[in-house]
Amino acid sequence: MSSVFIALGSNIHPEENLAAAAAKIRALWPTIQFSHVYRTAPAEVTDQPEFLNAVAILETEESPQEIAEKLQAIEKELKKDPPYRFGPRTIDLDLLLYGRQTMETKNLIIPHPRMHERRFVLEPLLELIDGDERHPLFGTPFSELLDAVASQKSKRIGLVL
Ligand code: PH2
Ligand code: MG
Ligand code: MG
Repeated sequence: MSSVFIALGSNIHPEENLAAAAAKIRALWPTIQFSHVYRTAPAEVTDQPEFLNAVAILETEESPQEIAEKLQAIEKELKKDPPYRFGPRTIDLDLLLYGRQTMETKNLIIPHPRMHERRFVLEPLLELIDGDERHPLFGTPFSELLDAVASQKSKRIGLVL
């Protein structure tokens, strides 16, 4: 069994889309656990609405590819269609971590290549793991990575997934 972490994000009708995605994910993996939800400043392209973000953990024997395909199917059902790279989207489901493994194929890079620089990933992730746990590629504790991005805006909200 591997502990797998998934990031959820949305900035188009984000309450509805995050809840819909969480329901579909829970139907596939009933024991999955979700972090709190955070309202976060848009990264990369800053001239777009704020996002809602969360992270989830599941235990599975499924391969990274199988999991990624299921996440892509849910993105399709929820009509993910960003007009440009990093642009507004109904839903984004990213495979962040697969145990402590690292891998890089044409379609899938684990750990997610930008997770270490994003408060909207690290803050909810740290609700679900030990702060001493280290990034599998860099060896840096996730708690230190979060400290380094504390200036990014993020606020926990009441929505429960
Ligand atoms: N996703 C992006 C680009 N920028 N910013 C925030 N705050 N949250 C996101 O999920 C996000 C983003 C493209 O994947
Ligand atoms: Mg993403
Ligand atoms: Mg994505």
